Amino acid sequence: MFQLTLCILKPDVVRSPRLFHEIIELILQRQFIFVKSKRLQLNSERAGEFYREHQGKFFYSRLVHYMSCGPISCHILGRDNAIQEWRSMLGPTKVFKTIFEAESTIRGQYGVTDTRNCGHGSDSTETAQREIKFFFPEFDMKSISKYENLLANN
Ligand code: YYY
Ligand code: MG
Repeated sequence: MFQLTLCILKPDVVRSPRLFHEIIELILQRQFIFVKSKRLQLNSERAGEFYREHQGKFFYSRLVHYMSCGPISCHILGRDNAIQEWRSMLGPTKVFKTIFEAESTIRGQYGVTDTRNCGHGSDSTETAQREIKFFFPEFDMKSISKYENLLANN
């Protein structure tokens, strides 16, 4: 099923033009379409709001600090099964788990720590809707069929 998901490339990726370009290329090779893109910097309040489901966890403050330490690159990605496909391209959250992966993932190749793990991907259709709205309030989720057709006619 055609889906939209929110992809964030985190500050370490945006800071390195070479890595940024490499990851964009990987995404394109996997047949995603870039529906909308935006580069911005979150303040700690906004970063905390985005990750509010993790409030109270031991890693929350380092996560909020990291996500507001520099510009991030946000993308609405579309393709068949986009939510799961983008998360499986990203790989496991925790760096040590990437050692056991059969195929290399973005986090496995370029992740530095559990926090500095290159990217974010929505984990369900409800989350994707909420997260897309967070960064792209002007985007009309009902226009999804337009992008589905774009892909179908390709
Ligand atoms: O969805 P995903 O990003 O793979 O992981 P979550 O469990 O939702 O955690 C969100 C975010 O929090 C993760 O990408 C890095 C950070 N984090 C951390 O710094 N340390 C952990 N032990 C777990 C998560
Ligand atoms: Mg998550």
